[in-house]
Amino acid sequence: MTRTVPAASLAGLDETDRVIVETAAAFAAKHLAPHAAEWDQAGHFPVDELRAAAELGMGAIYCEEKFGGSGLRRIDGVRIFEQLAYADPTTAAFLSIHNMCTWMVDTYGTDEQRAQWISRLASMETVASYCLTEPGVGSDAANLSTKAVRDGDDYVLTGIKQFISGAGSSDLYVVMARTGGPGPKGISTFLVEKGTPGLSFGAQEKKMGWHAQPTAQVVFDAVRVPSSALLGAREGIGFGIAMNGLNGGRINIAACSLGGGQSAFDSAATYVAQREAFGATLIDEPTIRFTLADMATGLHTSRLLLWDAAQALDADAPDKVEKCAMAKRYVTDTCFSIADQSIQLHGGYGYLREYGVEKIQRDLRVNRILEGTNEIMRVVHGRAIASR
Ligand code: FAD
Ligand code: 2MC
Repeated sequence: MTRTVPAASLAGLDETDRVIVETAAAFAAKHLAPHAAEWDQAGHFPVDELRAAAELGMGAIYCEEKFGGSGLRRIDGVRIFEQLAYADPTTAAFLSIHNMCTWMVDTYGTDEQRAQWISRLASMETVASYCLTEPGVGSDAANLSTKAVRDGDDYVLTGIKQFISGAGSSDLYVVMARTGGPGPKGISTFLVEKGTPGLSFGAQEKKMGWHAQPTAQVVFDAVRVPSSALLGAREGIGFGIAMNGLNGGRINIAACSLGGGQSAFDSAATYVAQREAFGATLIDEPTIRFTLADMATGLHTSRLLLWDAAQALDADAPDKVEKCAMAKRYVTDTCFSIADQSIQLHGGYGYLREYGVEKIQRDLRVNRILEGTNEIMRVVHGRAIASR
């Protein structure tokens, strides 16, 4: 099975860029699309397909080639995640979290840490999860309380991480924990392997969407790790590592919403062109055309904003943080509405699983909450405006 990528997703791309997008689209059409509904219903986490994606370089997309990354750009990343999410927003989103973790290790790790982990993360022999949120702190992340106490050559971690994507299944946990005083400067980042004594997982959460990936607590009960597990071999830089990881994570999650939104739009446009009512097809009704025009405008503005934010990140531009926040907020809200409009255009059939659009809406809902809620995105953007 293949899929023709819409012209808007290829606008202005040179041959190399097109090949990247079309490779991701072809992979998604063959490996994800035929199974996404079944995985959603069975709660199956498709690790084998993630590893197949990694064989094409999608496990470490924007990491340096030196230790096994693909050496691509953020702009390539968002284009890839859009194509994967067209087939399955949930699986694409997990891959985006894995890529965020991999980039954090590649960017902040010592050469020893990079040599130890990057090629395994790139192949997804090692699958990674990101552990920032706790039961008591989500948005106010700098206030986290999981502790890492130095004990000789080791650190001992104690605390609970909440809502962790991949928990229980992933092999490596990138954990933000407190090594110093209160606030962001007291936070460090650790790499904790599954199987370390004292590390355990809560029950799987029962969720509205994202059924094809696990979400659970990660529990640290005096988990002892060697000091070599401290990412970057320096205490106190963990909050910056976490936040810089999230800048890219936020645009990737937004790209997952864009892919889902594009799929919902295509489905609605096809449906109204066939469905007959009042002696004509629905697409002949002007208000329905208006709705489609607004949906298409939302997709186009989303893509432009997202590509612009990705380019700001690639260029390490001074306004990259606010651009990523702005894009995350706008794209995830807009594409969620597009999924809802698609359900509406399908009438009662939109509400049935068989048509696939209700799944898109369920899967896109959480993108407005995680990787920084859309209110926090406005906090970040608003602070940048106020500080000018
Ligand atoms: P709170 O921070 O308690 O916020 C509650 C409400 O108050 C929100 O609407 C929020 O926007 C609003 N609010 C808070 N502060 C302000 C403010 N200053 N101004 C205006 N409004 C405000 N976390 C991880 O670390 N790793 C993961 O892999 C991960 N995966 C997740 C997967 C799923 C399915 C879910 C649901 C969550 C996941 N999360 C993960 C956690 C997610 O990042 C948090 O849920 C999110 O950051 C919000 O935190 P909270 O739930 O504690 O909400
Ligand atoms: N990029 C780079 N640096 C950042 C940053 C960003 N996006 N956001 C904050 N920082 C820096 C900031 O510049 C400051 O550095 P310095 O001390 O050198 O000046 C430091 O971090 C502290 O920042 P603030 O003073 O702004 O800290 P505050 O506590 O007031 O606010 C806030 C921080 C709210 C922006 C941050 O806690 C946040 O983004 N919260 C949302 C948490 C979140 O996104 N969680 C997602 C969990 S992961 C997930 O959901 C998954 C599915 C994987």
